[in-house]
Amino acid sequence: MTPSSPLSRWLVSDPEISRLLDEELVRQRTTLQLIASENFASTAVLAATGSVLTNKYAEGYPGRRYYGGNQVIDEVEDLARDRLKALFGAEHANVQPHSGANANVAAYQALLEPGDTILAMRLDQGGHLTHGSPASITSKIWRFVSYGLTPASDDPSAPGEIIDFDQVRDLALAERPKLIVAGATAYSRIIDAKDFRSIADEVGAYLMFDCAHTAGLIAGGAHPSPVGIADVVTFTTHKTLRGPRGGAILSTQDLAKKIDSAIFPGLQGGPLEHVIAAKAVAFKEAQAPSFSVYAHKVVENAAALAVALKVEGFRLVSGGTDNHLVLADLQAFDADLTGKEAQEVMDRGGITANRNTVPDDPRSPFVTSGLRFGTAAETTAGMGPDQMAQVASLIGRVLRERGDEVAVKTVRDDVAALCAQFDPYAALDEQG
Ligand code: DSN
Repeated sequence: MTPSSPLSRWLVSDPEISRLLDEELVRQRTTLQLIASENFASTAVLAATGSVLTNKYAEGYPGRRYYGGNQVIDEVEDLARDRLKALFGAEHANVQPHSGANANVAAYQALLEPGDTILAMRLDQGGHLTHGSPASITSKIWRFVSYGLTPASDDPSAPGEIIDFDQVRDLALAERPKLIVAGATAYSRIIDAKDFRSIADEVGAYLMFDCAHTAGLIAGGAHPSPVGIADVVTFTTHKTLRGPRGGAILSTQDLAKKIDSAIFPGLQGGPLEHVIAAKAVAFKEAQAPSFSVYAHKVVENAAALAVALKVEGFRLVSGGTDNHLVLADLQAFDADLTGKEAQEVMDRGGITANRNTVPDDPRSPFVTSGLRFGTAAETTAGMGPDQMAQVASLIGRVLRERGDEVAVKTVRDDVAALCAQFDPYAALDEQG
């Protein structure tokens, strides 16, 4: 397949980058994209991201810029903010964070003083680096206390490995955090902000909800919204929300000035207005009824993938999923297979996913004993529950037959045949 990308056609002056863009497009079209934090942005989102807005400096906010010539830019950013507020029913929106990590750091900076205590989820049980990993700058500025999951159980009706709210409350009462953070990057169950709100209220803490992974599910009505319950909601725009790579913050009106100042000038300089335009496009797309259908299909597909992975012999953390992701423990499938090797084998078979620690993982975070799979991207491509069963079978096959290069190549061919029926960028061929 030799797709010609309209983006690369602009790059005649740089054949090396042009070739790489085309190669990446081929990779995305011919292999399975199962990384839970990825998606296929629309061609409209791609167009805005690649627009002339990249040329403009716009430090400040609409109506209060430090540079001239921002009349058009102000309209773009106002549209993005208004669409985002309408999408989530929020009082205030900041669309300038370059990433989810920046959104989180800015939220901490808005609400806290250095040294204040934050209660957040353990990285090795599903939390994010910015939830207090020793490797993150967040842990050098603020003091983190971490909660985790309930133990795993053999009882299929109550498999455990869900957020331990007794532990959250006990830690909150003992440590008196100024901020409690809800949200995760590798947790497959619904997180209801109300469960955290009551604990935050009991100890007088702010509540921040980091819904980077589930923002699209919330926007589409497939998951409960934290807006109106949490004081601040942070997220990325490129995962289930299917926009350009970037971040955003929602807050109550009384925190608006603190949040805005924390992003600029507190943490960032000039905003990426081309990305903000693309965020506005994505927020409009997410308001369409078809996006709600999409969000529900993502969840349905993850449930189908979970069932099929269990048939293949994987143990799933928490026994299954309520959202877009599944965390598979490899130890039951093959005790000798690490997450690192499994990820590499799947890459050879055309299946893109990432290794992930599982609770109480005996291996290091670089090696791991788990794999994380997500359904947001391939649902965008049009796959449904029947294809999820095929995907699980392909995963099982390639991992079982990993020592046989011919068998791995056969899986890769079967993956390409499946992907050919579900091409997210078929429309690119039709554009000039
Ligand atoms: N890197 C993201 C993820 O994969 O979940 C989190 O920042």
